[in-house]
Amino acid sequence: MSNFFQDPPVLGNAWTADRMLRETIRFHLGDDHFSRAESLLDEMGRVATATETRALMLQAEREPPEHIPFDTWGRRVDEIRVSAAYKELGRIGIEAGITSLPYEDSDFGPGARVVWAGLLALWGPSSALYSCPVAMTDGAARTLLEHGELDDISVVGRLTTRDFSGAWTSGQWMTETTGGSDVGRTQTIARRDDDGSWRLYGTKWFSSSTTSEMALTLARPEGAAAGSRGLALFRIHRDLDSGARNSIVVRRLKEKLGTRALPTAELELQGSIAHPIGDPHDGGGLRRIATMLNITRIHNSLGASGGIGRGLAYARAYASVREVFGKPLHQMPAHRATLTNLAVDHAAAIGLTVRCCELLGRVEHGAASDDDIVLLRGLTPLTKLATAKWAVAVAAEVMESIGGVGYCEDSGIPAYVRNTHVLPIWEGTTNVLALDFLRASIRSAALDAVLADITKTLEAAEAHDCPDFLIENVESKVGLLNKMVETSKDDEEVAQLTARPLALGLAHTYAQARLCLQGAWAAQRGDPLTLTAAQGLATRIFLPSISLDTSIAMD
Ligand code: MFK
Repeated sequence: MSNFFQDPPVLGNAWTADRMLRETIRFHLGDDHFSRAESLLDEMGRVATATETRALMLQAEREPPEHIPFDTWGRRVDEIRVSAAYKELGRIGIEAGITSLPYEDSDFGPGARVVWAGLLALWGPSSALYSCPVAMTDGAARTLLEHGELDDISVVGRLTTRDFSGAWTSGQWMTETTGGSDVGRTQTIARRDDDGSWRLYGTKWFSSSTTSEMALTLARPEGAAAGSRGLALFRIHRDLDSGARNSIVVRRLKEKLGTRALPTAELELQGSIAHPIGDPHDGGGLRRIATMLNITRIHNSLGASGGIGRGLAYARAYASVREVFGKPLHQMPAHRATLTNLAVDHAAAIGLTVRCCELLGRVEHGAASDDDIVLLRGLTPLTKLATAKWAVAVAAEVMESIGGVGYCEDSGIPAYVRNTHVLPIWEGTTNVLALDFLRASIRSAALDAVLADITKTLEAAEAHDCPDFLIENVESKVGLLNKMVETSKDDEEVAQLTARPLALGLAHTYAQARLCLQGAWAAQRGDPLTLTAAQGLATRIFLPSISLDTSIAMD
């Protein structure tokens, strides 16, 4: 009879264990700011994988939100109760600055978004999807600052405080039964009362973080045009100034594949009081909420990149303690190749996402050039769509690499796999984002900006002595992408048919160029890690002629 018991995999401090994240943050921040940020990130890394945090995550998964439609005496209350563990995970993030850091007057200046990216990549995978309200809260704060008036801006302090007891979160109620993608079909009507206040009437079909104190939402003022050009943006509060509840009925909570600790509901707005943001009659509602969408899409990318990092850490931890066929699992060549591919995905995802955050920080601090602004407009959908797809593939591979135990609920891996599947859906599907990139390329030359930045990045990599074969590999991919663009240039249907491979190819190639630069920079300082990842990416797509170097499988 066997009495063998497998030693469990042990996750160390998520920051110190993730060399690629550390190197990427260091590269984008510079040594001085990096040394100042390290203690924050180290502390978050410790908390993210602490035993108590893991217990909270498992508890939050076990205790899904509950909808209480009526009170004891039959009054409609529509209370939604969430797990105390879910709230505690939110407290950890908010007190660490997850919603505030980019809005504070910190020494990091535009680099605050890079430090914040590191924090979120560490906290997000431990948050039981509290990262969802955090994303929308950040998006709402930025939207109110950009498009709001004094009344709107007055709530931003609540959205960006570290004081959890007074902090608000925001929802984003955009999706209706007519579509999550085709938002122009929004049916909710905005009607103006005689006293000048606005009331909304309609059904919001997929509204997450329904316990949030406020939300941004779209509605069509009575008499406005059909389609997206007739929409207005509104701020809507759960409670009115009088303390009474706004007239928002919760029809039911959604029973989702994953994200189970996070409340997502169908809501009926039955004359709910709302405040327009900007002129409700100028048809600019969708353009205004796009500010929020672009921020939440970057959060989605951080959720994907952080999730890839955590999955990789788990697979590595298991490979360290598991023995097979007389060897530690991490010494088996086939498994080393698998871990290497995961490590390469991780490097690409983190590199792309932190680059977006760096650009976002510059835009928010008024330190961006016109080229940076267009580049960020193009990179945001590319990064979101690519990292989400990579994250889903990685999650499946991580589960497989752990075998049968990874398929069992109490390992926590099934929840990780389920939660990852929301990433390509939430905030725009792969195709919607590929088409968004296409439109941004026509309207604001986003494609040209991405291609120009690849060229600039390769020149900088060359100046840091990046090996020629890596530069040439990126250039050959750019050549193929250019051919694809050329073929579809005058044909809208072909452009749409090829939008997804073009977007995925561009994201891959841009990430590879960035890894060439970061890798060459690090190699000159004696660290070959990132350059090895760049080489790993070079073996993917189009030209699989360079052999795989597995030295980064476990590091
Ligand atoms: C985390 C857990 C979550 C729980 C589960 C969630 C499950 C899923 C729930 C969901 O339903 S998520 C779905 C969220 N929905 C979206 O992300 C919307 C997806 N659709 C799009 O993004 C479409 O591309 C869009 C609705 C914007 C297309 O509509 P239109 O009518 O073709 O708009 P158009 O003409 O492209 O843009 C209108 C204006 O907005 C233009 O500005 P102008 O008025 O000045 O010309 C655009 O330039 C501007 N715009 C659009 N997208 C923009 C943008 N501006 C900047 N950035 C963008 N991304």
